[in-house]
Amino acid sequence: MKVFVIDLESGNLQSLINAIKKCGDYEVKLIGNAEEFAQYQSQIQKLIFPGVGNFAHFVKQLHDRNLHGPITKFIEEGGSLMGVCVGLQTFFEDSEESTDPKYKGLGYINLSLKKFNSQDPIFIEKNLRKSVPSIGWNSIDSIVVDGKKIPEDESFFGINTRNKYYFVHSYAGIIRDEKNAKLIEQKEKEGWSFAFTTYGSEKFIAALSYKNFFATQFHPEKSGIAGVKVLKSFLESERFQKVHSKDFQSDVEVEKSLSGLTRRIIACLDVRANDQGDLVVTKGDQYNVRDTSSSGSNEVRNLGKPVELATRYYNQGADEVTFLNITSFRESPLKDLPMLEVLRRAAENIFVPLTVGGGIKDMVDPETGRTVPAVEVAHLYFRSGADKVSIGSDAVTIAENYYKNDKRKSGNTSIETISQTFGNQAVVISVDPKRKYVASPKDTSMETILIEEPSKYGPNGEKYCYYQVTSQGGRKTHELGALELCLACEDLGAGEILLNSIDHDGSNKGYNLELLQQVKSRVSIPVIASSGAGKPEHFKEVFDMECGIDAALGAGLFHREEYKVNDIKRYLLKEGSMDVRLDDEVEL
Ligand code: 1PR
Repeated sequence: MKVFVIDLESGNLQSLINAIKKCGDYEVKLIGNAEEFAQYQSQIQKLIFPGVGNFAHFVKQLHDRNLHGPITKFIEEGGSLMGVCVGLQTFFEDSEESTDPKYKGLGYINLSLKKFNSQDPIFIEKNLRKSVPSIGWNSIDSIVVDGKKIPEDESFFGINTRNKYYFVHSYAGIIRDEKNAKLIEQKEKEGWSFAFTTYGSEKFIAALSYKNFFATQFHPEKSGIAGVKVLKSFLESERFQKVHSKDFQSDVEVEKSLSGLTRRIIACLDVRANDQGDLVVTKGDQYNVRDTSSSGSNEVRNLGKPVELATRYYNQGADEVTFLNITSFRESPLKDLPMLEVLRRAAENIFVPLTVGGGIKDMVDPETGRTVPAVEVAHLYFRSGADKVSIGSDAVTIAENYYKNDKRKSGNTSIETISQTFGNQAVVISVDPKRKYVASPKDTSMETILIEEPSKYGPNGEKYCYYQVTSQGGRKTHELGALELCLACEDLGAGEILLNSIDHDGSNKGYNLELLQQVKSRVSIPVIASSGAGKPEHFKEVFDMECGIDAALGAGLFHREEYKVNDIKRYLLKEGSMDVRLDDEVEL
């Protein structure tokens, strides 16, 4: 059977295509404009309408390609359509994200999409801020069909209240007041079905369905096998199913995080070509990836093949996989086809988010001499299966210019252009800082940290420090603090921070809590803790921090096969009563 997918070039369609293929023997056809729609119209039995990123950009694309009319007509004639993420959002009236009245939604639900409130009262009470965008795995609180909640052991289009699904968005159909609640009740009476969930204290629509159309705010193609099941149920028109997966968390009391998201564990692969020219996963100590031990060969450590390792970690329960091309500053990633190939192959069997970093910036194509904007470079990666790009060295240059220009935005940096086109959730900033001691806060214009324990003072008894950022894999040091870099990038539109620490990298001594605390308590975007994880206790320690770290990344401990990803999750669940995603028993 053929499955038709609307292609508005808004992000990673490759993963959706792969997930559809995982469901069965399907052929996928992309529809990019009204002419193609007309050409295939008579054949369309199942139409998928996916979207990521900015609402206005998405709706504009819909209008520019004259697809607005044919899609509405298809729905009205009873066609079977599934919306995903911004695809769901277009069913609403409009969005706070777009102030331009030209770019409105299809208007089936008379509700405006609102931005999540980072000043959520339950966070403010604890002196915290809720991360926006919401990035991570959430469960479904309730599913209402025909005006009634369906039982826990039943699923609706494959969605149930036991599994977790991957959400990534800043805006949602939030039910903020009585008026919104009444409107939804009215819709339920008219025959609409809804799945609801909450982010912090904000209840929102996680999925909806009416007659022949169905849509999810979460990404089924990125929600592991639980998500692929949702796609399969749509493709097979199976509205109800019994849930067979064993709820093996049921005997453990779980404390949900304030946001409601699970503790997210990311496996990271530092990738580079070794001396023989093969692309390998490597791992350094404080960023030195050559084996310089007394018995060492001085060669780049080779820990395995990128796709194999990524697939292994996905099967072990990784909630996300990150690939960092650690030497791409030396060459153009336009020539870096093996990395694109790594992503393409990884995305075939990995149904959780993939991030790629290394060399994302404006660059000159060595073959044509043309300047290729960073947004095009990012697009190449998205089309190969990446969900987010991570920007390291270029972020440092951008932040330096931002401060030089009195925090004015130029509008044309990689951070701004990629986030405007693909949404800020698609832009991760990778920070590579090193501790720098100072005797007094007056000795620097950066914000300093007072070191509490005398045993941790600097070599000359310095009681203060800040974290100085580096670029080019730690080779170049800049007069800029990690906090200052993160604040600048957040203001410019970055959606997440991957906070490494060169002092802790590869040390197995635990995360750099001091640095994480400093940054996380000052930004509103999610922060991923990275560098130093050596055992499950370190993950618990970082998630126990009051500032509310959003995700924790590990590399060496997984590569050395000391722990599997799910070992960490089971530890967090058992020893910390922390909510984690453990769906290795879900079957398609
Ligand atoms: O600057 O945009 O080209 O991006 C280059 C990217 O490559 C940056 O994200 C930078 O962090 C990364 N990178 C560059 N050189 C190295 C290196 O190791 N020589 N890797 C490197 C950084 C840090 C983490 C690591 C954690 C966890 N790797 O990703 O995986 O520290 O390790 P652990 O759990 O074993 O302690 P650009």
